Amino acid sequence: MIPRFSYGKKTLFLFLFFVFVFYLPGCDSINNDNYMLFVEVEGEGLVQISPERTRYNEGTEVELKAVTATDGQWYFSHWSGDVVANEEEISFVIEKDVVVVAHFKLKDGAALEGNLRIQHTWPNSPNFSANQNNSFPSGEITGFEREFESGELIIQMMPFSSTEDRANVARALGGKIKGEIRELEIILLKVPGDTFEKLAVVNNLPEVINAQPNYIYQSQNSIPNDPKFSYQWHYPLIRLPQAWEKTTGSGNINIAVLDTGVDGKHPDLDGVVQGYNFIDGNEDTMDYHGHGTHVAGTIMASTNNDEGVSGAMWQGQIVPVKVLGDNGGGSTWSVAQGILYASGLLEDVPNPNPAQVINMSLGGRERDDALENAVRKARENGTILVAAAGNNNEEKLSYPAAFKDVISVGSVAYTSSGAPTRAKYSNYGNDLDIVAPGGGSGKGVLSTYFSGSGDSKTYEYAYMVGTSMATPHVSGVIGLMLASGMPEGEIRETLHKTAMDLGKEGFDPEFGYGLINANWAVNEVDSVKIIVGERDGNTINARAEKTIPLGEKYFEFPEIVPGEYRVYAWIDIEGNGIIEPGDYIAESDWVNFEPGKKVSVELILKEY
Ligand SMILES: [Ca+2]
Ligand SMILES: [Ca+2]
Ligand SMILES: [Ca+2]
Ligand SMILES: [Ca+2]
Repeated sequence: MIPRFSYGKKTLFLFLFFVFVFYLPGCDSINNDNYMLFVEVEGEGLVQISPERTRYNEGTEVELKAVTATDGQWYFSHWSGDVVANEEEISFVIEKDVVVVAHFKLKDGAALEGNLRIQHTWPNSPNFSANQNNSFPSGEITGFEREFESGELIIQMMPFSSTEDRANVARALGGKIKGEIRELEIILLKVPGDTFEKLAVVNNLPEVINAQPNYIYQSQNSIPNDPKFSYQWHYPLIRLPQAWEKTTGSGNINIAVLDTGVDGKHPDLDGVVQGYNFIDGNEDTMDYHGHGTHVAGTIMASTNNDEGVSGAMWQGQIVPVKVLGDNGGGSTWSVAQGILYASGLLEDVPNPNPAQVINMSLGGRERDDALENAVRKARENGTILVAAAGNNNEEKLSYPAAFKDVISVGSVAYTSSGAPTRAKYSNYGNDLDIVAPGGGSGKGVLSTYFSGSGDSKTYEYAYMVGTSMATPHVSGVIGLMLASGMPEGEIRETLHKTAMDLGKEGFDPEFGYGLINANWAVNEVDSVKIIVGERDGNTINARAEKTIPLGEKYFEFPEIVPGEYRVYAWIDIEGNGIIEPGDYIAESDWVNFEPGKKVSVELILKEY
């Protein structure tokens, strides 16, 4: 048989391509004694494998031969892995799965080291900035950028236009033809200057029927049509609109709201299902206070319904569990039962809608064994518990937030520029998990509310401030993470890893792991690509490439083929290999990599 070659610029695995299963009459079907061979190439070179199979029977002798590339820059160094050797040709007998790495080295290579930093854009994101100016809702969503490709026009030519006609149009606009779709008789023109000014000019040209910008299309429904969405500064701050491109929730996610009840009659709260009232011992979970209704709206107000506000989740169910009375207060007795009920663990009060997530925008200042035991049982049952850090501005979290099984949420305030700050009231400490927008400095979180009571109740929307308002952002994002298929056991660590660092570098008691990043959390962003190469439009041609974990700040490449390249760091959110809005990217100046020399670069990743 002709041996196949494996060739790698960086790393290449040979996986099985086909699995042949032979059923021979009278023969005992499948042979279990077969193993796989993985050959990895480091540097540039070829490995010749003989015989090359997808699987090898035990006892098969395999020969590997390292062949250097013809350009003469690389030489073969050694084998590592399950076979350690220096000869170019090796052979061995397969007795198990085998991993072998062929190391090729550069004769006269350059080296690279670098440092990496992530710089978020505050207060929001370049892609989704909400209107910050009005103190109370009315008006339109503003501030969206890049709705069309700047400097590009699509021209509808007259029928049967000639090459010369098209060239005339390009010349008249000082532009260049980038492409053509003959079936539609349109051309794509790259033009300098203001795109809209050019548009006015081009429509007067005799060769042209009409012209339009090259509009940008993105996945739909990420911007809800709720009229008050533009005042919910707290959503773009935590990158919720970008997260909604991945998921807006799922009907089978239940979030229990342990609070003053929830008014499911609010016109902007659809997803409220049967819960329980542990204050009065009945099924009436109506809210007469307002707090629980506000919290529920942040988690899951009806969204994209042309009414009121948006919620962090658009689909799902709110399970109202009334553990706080109409004055806003409750007790160990009511909250402990509420936790067990929400998790589906209370025998006396069966829960038709057990929740995956329990939101507790409540807290007390004393440690409480009964409450801690309820928390532990719910957590052991796989329920995720989220609670407010408390509003006392002290270095001590309230309970239940302070319990280790509960994800604690502190609050950041709105700032018109620069990074958000810890809200003055927000408790902090070494057991703080994360922060979310709770408002402060005159700017609160906007959600569903009411005034009055009984028949004279008026449904409205209100700004409220506190760690109570921060907490439902986290519960809602957790709901999105679950809806996107993340196992509950990975939620907390993913929240920590993907949070946007604030204050002192890394974890700190004021901000915990940082501000929740809904987009990175639902997309499970965990790594940064480092690429040496050259950008080509929306992709990068790599000469050398590696991946480092998110949070790692140092990288190095011991071997770079000498030449001129740029160095890139790239968080490719959806992992689709395309640089696009929402991705984070850093690009160095041109770097001259000289033989035998090491280059240092500093990269600052910014949202594209
Ligand atoms: Ca709405
Ligand atoms: Ca805790
Ligand atoms: Ca920090
Ligand atoms: Ca991308």
